[in-house]
Amino acid sequence: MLATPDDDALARAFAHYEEHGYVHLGRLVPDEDLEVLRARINQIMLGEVVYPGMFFQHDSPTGRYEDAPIGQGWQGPSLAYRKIEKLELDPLFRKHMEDPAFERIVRARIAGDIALYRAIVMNKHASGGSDLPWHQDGGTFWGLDRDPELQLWTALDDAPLDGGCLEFVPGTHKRGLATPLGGVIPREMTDPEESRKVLVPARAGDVVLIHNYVWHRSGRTLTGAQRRAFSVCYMSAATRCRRKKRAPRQFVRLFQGGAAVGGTGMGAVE
Ligand SMILES: O=C(O)CCC(=O)C(=O)O
Repeated sequence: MLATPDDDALARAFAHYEEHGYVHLGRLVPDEDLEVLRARINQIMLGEVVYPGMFFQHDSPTGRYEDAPIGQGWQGPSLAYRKIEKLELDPLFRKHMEDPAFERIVRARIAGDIALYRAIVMNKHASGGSDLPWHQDGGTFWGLDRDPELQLWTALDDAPLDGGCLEFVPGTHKRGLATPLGGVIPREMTDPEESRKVLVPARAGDVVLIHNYVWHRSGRTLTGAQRRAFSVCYMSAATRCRRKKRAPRQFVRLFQGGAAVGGTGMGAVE
């Protein structure tokens, strides 16, 4: 069970998120939950727990994002996958993303029924992993009739300054999409903004709320330890998939069990 934010903490957090495009919510996840999720994602990568339809992308041999293999899926037991998607298939990750604390945060921003766009683990393996370039999470690449705005990122391991922490260019969410396609932002746009970037180190169990449009990235880890993070993108259940070539995606509904009540215990807003 996560620590649940009270009304004041939530209001302060959302003021920061609106201004800067992200907010560090502090430590919400207890150690016992982290241990369970860390063990489970390693079991999934190693093929000890298998869900048909789960998406895997192995990391690149070079540490360059551009060199990561595309379309190859699970390539055998390895702790060097960079991205695992569809974690809603796993009951432990599903429980985490539907925790009452998350429900409270999500319902404060999204009216009506809630759906899941994606639930992913981003993994940087102990030998470093790869750089994730400046990007936005939306645009035609996402294929929706409206872009989601709310992602809850949970550090499953420490993500210190030299260990693959999140980096942001504050306020960039207010500019909309850098390109209609979305995704990776062209270097000629990001280079002049490098001096404005803010590094947001996290301890295991910390949660960061991310606006899909804020420019964000993360580097390789230099600590020698694996850095795993679980990122969930929530959206209104009214959102529709616009793709035409295949049947439109149907999105999993979340929080069908009822609205969360208030509580206490949210950490400092950073
Ligand atoms: O975990 C990371 O390194 C990046 C996460 C991210 O880009 C996201 O959650 O949108």
